[in-house]
Amino acid sequence: AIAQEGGKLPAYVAWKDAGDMIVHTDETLETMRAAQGDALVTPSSDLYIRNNLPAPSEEIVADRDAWEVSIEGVAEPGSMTLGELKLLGSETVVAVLQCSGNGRAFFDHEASGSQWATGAAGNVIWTGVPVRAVAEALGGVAADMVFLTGTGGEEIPEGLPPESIQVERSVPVEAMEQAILAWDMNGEPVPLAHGGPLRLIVPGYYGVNNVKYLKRLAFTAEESPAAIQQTGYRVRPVGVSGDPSQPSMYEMSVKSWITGPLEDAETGEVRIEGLAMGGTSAVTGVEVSTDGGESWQEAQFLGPDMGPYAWRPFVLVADLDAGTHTLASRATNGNGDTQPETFEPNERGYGHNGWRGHAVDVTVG
Ligand code: MSS
Repeated sequence: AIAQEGGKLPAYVAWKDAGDMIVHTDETLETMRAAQGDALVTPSSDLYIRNNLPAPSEEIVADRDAWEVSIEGVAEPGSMTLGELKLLGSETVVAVLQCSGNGRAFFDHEASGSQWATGAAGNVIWTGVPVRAVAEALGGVAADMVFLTGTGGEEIPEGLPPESIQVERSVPVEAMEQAILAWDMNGEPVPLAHGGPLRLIVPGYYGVNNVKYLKRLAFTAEESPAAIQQTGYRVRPVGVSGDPSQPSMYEMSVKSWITGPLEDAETGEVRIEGLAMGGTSAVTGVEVSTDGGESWQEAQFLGPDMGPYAWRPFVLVADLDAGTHTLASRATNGNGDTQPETFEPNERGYGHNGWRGHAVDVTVG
């Protein structure tokens, strides 16, 4: 089903555009596929929400510059306030934020979790201090640190071992080259729901690694002991449980999808639009098929190239006869990776980028 009803927005995100959102639960809201359209940047009011734990209270954004983050695994570990971090300089990066489970609805094995179609993804402008600059200011990364670990600022209820529910993720330390600690999102202070006052952004990496309300940034020798790192977000065969030997949801892969038309169109020249992303390497091209993948035509990118981690809207005008047409798109990135036709099922339904699963049947006439 492509068209889905908008539901009632939970109070903490009452400022979202209800008409553009699918409310799966209070902690999981998806952007409607049609609303994604050919947007260069996803308006904050349309950006999806995925919380593993309920967000902290608004109090933490009352005095943003006073927010403290502890920095560990550097020569001179210590605590810095957001106000102090701002003095270390800033960079702006446009990066796709995408949940690991985006596309889960297109698997046939009924993977558990929110049935995201295409809308657990958005293209966002982030501004903040490069992680490199923070490490340099504190004397550099300590020896033998191979992970960059971020800890979320949610309160852990007393009595629970923190590692059982804490949102804490470790990514390979090389990702610090492009990572930033962001305080602005789309030109405004990061809304609490999206991780304000301060969020770790790891461009090119799946959403889960972009830790919200960041309270600790650590260069570590080991991966976080948190369940969300050790057993969660691991790609494994259907029926198998998660363990640390399996691949973690790190780098995103090349992907695209059509955002219109999704159901009907009139005979003649039809404007087919969609979005394409490269993952960790820029998207270089996208082809569109109007016959279920028998033939392909190169689509045109719209608007400026906003860097390797951004998505690019695309368009193809095709002459379509009356009847049902299966519209599909297939993108390629700078590494030469092209979206596969099908995507091997995995237990939790992560990382689907198969073009056939994302195809839409449109009735023309
Ligand atoms: N962070 C924190 N702190 N918490 C939580 O819960 N989640 C994850 C990220 N981070 C979290 C965090 C996820 S998982 C995701 S996607 C993201 O985030 C989302 O975002 P937004 O803003 O949209 O809501 Mo999947 O891979």
